[in-house]
Amino acid sequence: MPTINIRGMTCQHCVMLVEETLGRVDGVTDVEVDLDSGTATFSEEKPVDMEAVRQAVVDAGYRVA
Ligand SMILES: [Cu+2]
Repeated sequence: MPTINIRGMTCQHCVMLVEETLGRVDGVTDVEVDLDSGTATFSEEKPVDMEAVRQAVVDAGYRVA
């Protein structure tokens, strides 16, 4: 299960936004974001373009560490 580190999340709203954003990336499913550790994990229902994941995070206003 891919795990990415995300910088810039400060509250539960950020968590929801990132979950929603990642969930829209092609192939991404079952997104779980943990605010305390600043990580997001997800399952791949087909191969996921990690650059698209990174870009989605950036577009939402956060950074991938
Ligand atoms: Cu927030």
